[in-house]
Amino acid sequence: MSTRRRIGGALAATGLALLAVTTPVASAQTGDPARGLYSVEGASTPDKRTEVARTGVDVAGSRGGALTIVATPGQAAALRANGFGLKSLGDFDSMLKQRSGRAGTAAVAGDFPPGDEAYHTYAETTAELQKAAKDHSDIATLSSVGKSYEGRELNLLKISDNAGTDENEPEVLFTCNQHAREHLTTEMCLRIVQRFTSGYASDPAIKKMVDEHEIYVIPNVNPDGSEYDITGGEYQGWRKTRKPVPGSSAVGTDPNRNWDYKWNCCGGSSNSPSAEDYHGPSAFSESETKAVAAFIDSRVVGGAQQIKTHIDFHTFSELVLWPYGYTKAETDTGLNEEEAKRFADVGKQMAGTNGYTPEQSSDLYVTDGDINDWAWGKHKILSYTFEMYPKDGGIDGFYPPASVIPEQTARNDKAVDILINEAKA
Ligand code: 0X9
Ligand code: CA
Ligand code: CA
Ligand code: ZN
Repeated sequence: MSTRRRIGGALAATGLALLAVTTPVASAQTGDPARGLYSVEGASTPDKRTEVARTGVDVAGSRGGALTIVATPGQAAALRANGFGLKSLGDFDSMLKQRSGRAGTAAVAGDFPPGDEAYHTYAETTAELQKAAKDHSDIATLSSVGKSYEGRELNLLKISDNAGTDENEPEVLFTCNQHAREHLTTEMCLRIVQRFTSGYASDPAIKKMVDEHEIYVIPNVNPDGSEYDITGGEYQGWRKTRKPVPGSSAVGTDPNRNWDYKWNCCGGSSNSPSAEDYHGPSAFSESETKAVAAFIDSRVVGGAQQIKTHIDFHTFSELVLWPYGYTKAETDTGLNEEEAKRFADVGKQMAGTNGYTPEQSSDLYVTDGDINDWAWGKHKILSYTFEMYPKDGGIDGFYPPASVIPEQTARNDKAVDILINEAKA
């Protein structure tokens, strides 16, 4: 029934996920009832949306007052009993299957479904980064911040003049693909890599940004998840990491609820290991969040955090979001009025270039343990979440056709430039 259960295919296709053979990955979804896709009416306030998220359903997208969710029949019944109007949009797993390609066309093992091959697999992304570092060795160096649970390198590309030297220049960070199925974000990070390496010799504005900053790009924060999501050339609708939850049959923690700032503080994540927004058994229980955090910690030089600004790319809903996520208050410990105003000002400025909607992240729904709260709360990094294209949709919102990649990544060029130049402020 569930496409998520084709574990044999997953391993054969990725070839890399050998660790998973010995772990109880298959049992997590066993016995899951058929999941439906619903639009929820009556979720027009942050409180209401947070209430919906708290039931453990998978919130796929949000547009104005309408949420799109993936829910089991039990979850759907519970929401209806609590007064939410639910409109069925269809069966989740059959929609995934349909989205995975033309009937009868076999996918290439390990690749994206037929028609979507232009998306970069983890191996293809790594090859792109290696090529960028090789072709532009003066301004780009490839390293890794650590390994994923299944042992993949968490690639880090640094772009700057004299890239091999830690110079005294404002540093900027871009992270992508915390959430497995948000593949368009990996393409966004690759777009940034391409622009600032290939564009260096010919574009004076690019050259200036590269010369005057140290730009860090991590295209795959959750490579185990994104590889799992294209298992057997069929989309799995997967969001979380791939580490089995200790003492549970469930697999995966939501990396964006796993950061160690107000972790699990405020009802903005789930205690249930099977939930899509499970916060994990402890803060930084996941190798991936822990490794990225250790890298950011390591950029404190002489007592000063060198990374000044950051975007974490997600899909979808076309939003620019800023901290705090754990509270609806605009100011709180470590975030005063002036700082909140700066977040909003720069956020609105960026949104003015890409047409996204700018708002504090808790205006969407409350989350605790997300990357932005940690980056600001601990390091005072001006840290944003971008929710990319499309504006709305169901599960298909995570899987736009590869034909949109050029336009929907280039759409953020100006916002990326603003973020980089803001690092000097
Ligand atoms: O829920 C998330 O982690 C992000 N949305 S997604 O659909 N890509 O999963 C949003 C995180 C931003 N923080 C808050 N909304 N509080
Ligand atoms: Ca430099
Ligand atoms: Ca430096
Ligand atoms: Zn996401």
